[in-house]
Amino acid sequence: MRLSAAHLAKPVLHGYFRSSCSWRVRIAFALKGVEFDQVPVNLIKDGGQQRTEQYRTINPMQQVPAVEIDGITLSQSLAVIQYIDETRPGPRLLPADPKKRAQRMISDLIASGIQPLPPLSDHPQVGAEKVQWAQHFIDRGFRALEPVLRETSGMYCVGDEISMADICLVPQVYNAERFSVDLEKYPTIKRLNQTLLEVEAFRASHPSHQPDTPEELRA
Ligand SMILES: N[C@@H](CCC(=O)N[C@@H](CS)C(=O)NCC(=O)O)C(=O)O
Repeated sequence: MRLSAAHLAKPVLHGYFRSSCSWRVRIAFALKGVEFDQVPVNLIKDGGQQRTEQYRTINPMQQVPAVEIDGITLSQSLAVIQYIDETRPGPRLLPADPKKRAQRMISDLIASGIQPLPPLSDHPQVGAEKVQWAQHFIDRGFRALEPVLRETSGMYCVGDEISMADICLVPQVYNAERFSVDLEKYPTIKRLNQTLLEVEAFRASHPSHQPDTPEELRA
């Protein structure tokens, strides 16, 4: 295959240090050893830089992440991760075995069942109840996830290989901690999160040391 300039360029991630969906993509790049550039989109500043007309041309949903890669622009973190997995060498992020691969269910539970709701709580219309709102939906999801992970996990979410489920879990636990969800109720989730935070790809991509991480939140 002849590679065009677009294929040779580094991918560009439009993201925000604290966005869980952006962190998912950073983990996937790190696991695959892919270098990428980051363009920060501050979700708070200026009323939300994702809401500009210019950013709309990159992601019509006006959310992060969006990734320019191989001459195409993708949004939706799980689609991005799948594309990275299918086009880059390195460890598989979606297992080959169909039953393990079907545990993509865990990623969907997090990305579609839990994650969409707490970010809504950032909208001004939601007002003072936003912490309770976020805690409610994270707790509801974690109550479902805990018994699932008890069945599927080994060292990681699905057996002993890191997969897309792990990529979704860790940023979701980070969000849960931000909203003071009591993780003691979820010992499997807590154990997996602690194990994964020791893995270099998860550490390197952590929100506490991204180019756009504010000084006071740096670690
Ligand atoms: N399903 C999308 C969700 C993207 C999403 O909710 N992004 C959040 C940050 S994690 C966002 O941009 N929020 C700002 C907004 O909606 O205005 C994905 O997986 O990429």
